[in-house]
Amino acid sequence: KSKVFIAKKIPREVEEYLARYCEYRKWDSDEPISRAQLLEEVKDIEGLLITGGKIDRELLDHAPKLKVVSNISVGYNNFDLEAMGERKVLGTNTPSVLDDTVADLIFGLMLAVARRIPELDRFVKEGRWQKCSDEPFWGIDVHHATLGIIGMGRIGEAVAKRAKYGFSMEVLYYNRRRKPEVEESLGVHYRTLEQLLQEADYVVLMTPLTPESTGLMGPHEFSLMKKNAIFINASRGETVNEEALIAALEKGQIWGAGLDVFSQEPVDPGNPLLKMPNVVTVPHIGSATAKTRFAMAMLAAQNLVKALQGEVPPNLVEELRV
Ligand code: 8YV
Repeated sequence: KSKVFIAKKIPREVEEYLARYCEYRKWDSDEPISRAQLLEEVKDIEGLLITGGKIDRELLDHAPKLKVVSNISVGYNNFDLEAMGERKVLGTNTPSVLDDTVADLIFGLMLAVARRIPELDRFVKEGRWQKCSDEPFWGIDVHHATLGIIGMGRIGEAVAKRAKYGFSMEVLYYNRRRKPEVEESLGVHYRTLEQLLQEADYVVLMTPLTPESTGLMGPHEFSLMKKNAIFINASRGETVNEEALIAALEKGQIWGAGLDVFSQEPVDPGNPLLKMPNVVTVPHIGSATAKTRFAMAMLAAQNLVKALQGEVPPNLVEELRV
């Protein structure tokens, strides 16, 4: 049996599945594993199951037998793809199973910011009911507004469906590659990034983190947005120039923001975004429902097992396909 290290807590059933095929050790704490500990654990393993730890040259140097790294996440910006490619280490992710769950959270954030749900929730609980239905606390409609999706992947499509069918929204998108098939099936419209930012009432950023998408939203981009627009980020913190987002909110260049991700995670308690009533935050939990996290862990385990059996794992990331 191949030796595997499980670097994150996973459901018992998933462990039982893995036990049938591999010999494994696991990280059993709720605290994330330290880098030093991880480097120690990978010395003799062929398979690694992980969420988000950097898989770079240093780690690969510590893991001469490593054949596959299976990420329990759809994003794989933690992979140094060049280094993994050179050393013929496979990398897999968990697409599809989380699309609807993340899209639900994105709508939750849109609604929460637009209808000021957390702010007004606090008012009710503090006994300030009387004041909070007056004009200064009115929100913005989601239904029939224009949504701009940056990054029309599977999650982007799930967001577009909710917007079209559930909220009668007009949906615009910007993507590296134009997608006529999605335009046809969902009735969404392609725009350049600048056009999208100028037209959208809601801007949802849902692009993978790559060198091209790093800092995609900067001062210029925020300056193009409407004053009444709401910005949502559920991708990675690094896709946004956070200083520029803070400045745009402080200057009233945009109306509010809903954030699942930050430039630094856990977010620094002193981050000005945390003091703004028009910013709704959650701690990187886009995919965090019991059902979806289970499905992600199981899919990651299946990818790992397939790779260790010498087969092409179903979710080998495209950059590492030969
Ligand atoms: C991960 C995510 O589980 O799938 C992704 O890309 O961001 C999440 O679903 C996350 O990395 C866990 O912290």
